[in-house]
Formats: sequence, C-alpha cells, structure tokens
Amino acid sequence: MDSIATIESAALGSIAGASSTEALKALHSQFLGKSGSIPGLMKTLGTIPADERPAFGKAVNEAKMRVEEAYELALAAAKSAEQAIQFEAERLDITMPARQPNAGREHILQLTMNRIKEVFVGMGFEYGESPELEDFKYNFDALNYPPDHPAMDDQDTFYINDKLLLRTQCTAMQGHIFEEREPPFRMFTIGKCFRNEAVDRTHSHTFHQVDVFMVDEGVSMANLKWTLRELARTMFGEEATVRFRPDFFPFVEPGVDYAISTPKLFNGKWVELGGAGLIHPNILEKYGIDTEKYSGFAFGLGIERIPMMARGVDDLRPFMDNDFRFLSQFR
Ligand code: FA5
Repeated sequence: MDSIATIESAALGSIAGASSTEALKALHSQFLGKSGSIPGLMKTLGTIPADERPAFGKAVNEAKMRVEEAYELALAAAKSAEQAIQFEAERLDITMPARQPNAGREHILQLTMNRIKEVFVGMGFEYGESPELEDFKYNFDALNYPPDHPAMDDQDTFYINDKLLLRTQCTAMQGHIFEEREPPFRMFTIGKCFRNEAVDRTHSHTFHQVDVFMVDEGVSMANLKWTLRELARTMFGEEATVRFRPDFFPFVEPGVDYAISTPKLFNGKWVELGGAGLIHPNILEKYGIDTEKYSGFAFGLGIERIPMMARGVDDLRPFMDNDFRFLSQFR
C-alpha cells in the first residue's frame, strides 16, 4: 500500500510541476500508460496475500483515477495556455482600414450616350450602327457633296486608301439606310468620328457624335425643332429652349445651326450644339424617294459638348485621356 501512495504522490507532483502538453503526455505514459508505474502495481498482485488483494486492487484503481483526473485538468490548462500563446502570435489587426477595391464605372461619355439613346428610343427612333471605317461614297457623295467642294476641306480625315476613310460625321449612316429601306423611318446612330484637325480645347482628332434623321410624309422644320427641344429639355431641364440660325451643310436645305439656352445653365447664354435641317431633296431623289410625298429632317451634335456644358468642363481632351483623377469625378 505504501508503494501506491509513493507512486501516486510522485505522479501528482510531476503533473503539478509540468507546464507543457508535451511534458504532460510523457508523464501520462510514464505513470498511466500500458507499461506505466500505476498499471505496473497490478502486476505485483501475485506477491500480495490473497486476502489483501481486493483492497490493494481497489486502492490502485482509486489512485489511478485521481492521477488520471489531475492529468486531464493539467492537460486542459496547458492546452489553453499554449493556444493563447499561438493566438497572440497569429493575431490579426482587424482595426486596420481595409484596402478599397477600385470599382469600375461607366465613362462620362458613355453615360451621356446612354442617356441620349434613351431619349430618342423614347421618342420612337430606331438605333442603328454604321461603320467607323467608311466608304468615301457614304461620308461625302451620298450626302450631296459635289466633287471637290470646299465643304469637304472642313472635314479632312484619315484616309486608308482613295476609297476608305475614317468617317468624319455620323450622318454617313443616311446613305446606308436610304439604300436598304423604304420610308417612313426614324433612325439615329451614335459613335466615333475622326477629323484631321489641329487639336485644341474644343477640337479633337477623335470625338463622338449622335446623328438623327426622320423621313415621312409632311416632315417639317417644326418637327425638327420640337424634337431638338425635347432633347434639350431632357438633358438640360424643362426650361431649355432651342434657337435656329441659317447655316450651310450640303445635305440639308434649309440648313441651320442650333443652339440651346436655359436660364439656369450657361448664364442664360446661347450654346451651339450642332447642325440640322431638312434633308436635301437631291438626296431623297437620288435614292428614289418621292419628294412630292416625303420629306425629312436630320441633325447631328457632338457628344463631348454635353458634359462640357452640363459640368462646366472647358477642355474636351481629358475625356479621352485615362486619368482617373479627372474621370472619377463624373457619375
Ligand atoms: C456635322 O458633322 C454634320 N454632320 C451635322 C449635321 C447633321 C448637320 C445633320 C445637318 C444635318 P459639324 O461639322 O458642325 O456638323 O459637327 C457637328 C458637331 O460635332 C459640332 O457641333 C461639334 O460639337 C462636334 N465636332 C465637330 N468636329 C469636332 C472635333 N474636331 N472635335 C470635337 N467635336 C467636334
């Protein structure tokens, strides 16, 4: 019995003195494992008088349970102490500001084009696409430019060869539609145009236009003005008004430039937006459209102009540069 108490107190003492899980596990196998000292006591049972054996066995079992219990408690304490050290070492500072993802957004010119698209689709115009790399025929001939007419000098562009050029105006879509369809139609297109231009605050070699035209019975300047006023009102507010002044484009007769004004924007001044007019009868006749029955209007405008006016930007060049400090101001 003495040996039991000696071994038990040696085991409890060692367990109490051990601080790591590793040391405790070693003690467990030393005292409680299969060939450990406490189970080893059972092997001495044969040397004990028969009548003392039950009490001896019981005493060994009780000592084993106490050592087992002390071991479990010490192991749990050592584990949590070791975990605390590990957690501290792996601590994340969740108070650090997170890196913001750089979310994309639509370009201000794209937003403007989307808005214009909505306006014209809302008025019953059909959106169409037309090539940027265009045939000379559609960019000039089909639009009633006589050969070598000086009006073409205003629209010098980049030629791929004698026949193919980068279009100077979205009006180039007209010839394609006149060839393919019979009136009535209301069409518009939006896209890039190119001109061999001395680049400055208001001119670029690459810019965007919307071009709109309608051919039907009895279409007049009044329909043109109404349509432009609707556009102006949606883009610049209810009070926007439109002014016409005579201008020349070979493909319209009469031809005008149009400007808009609103009391709230541009200090009430007139701001020119683009050119317009009634489609020249020469063009309609060229495509076999009966000018006794049908007439049409057309107008075009520069897209860059709109955010420039609405947002007070006095130079169009940054719209085409990729400087996020500039572009991210616009939503
Ligand atoms: C035209 O391009 C005609 N096609 C418009 C038209 C259509 C008239 C239908 C009649 C009937 P203009 O060359 O004025 O016209 O250009 C129209 C608009 O495009 C200009 O008011 C301007 O806003 C824009 N624009 C023209 N050239 C440039 C350029 N180099 N850089 C930026 N914007 C330009």
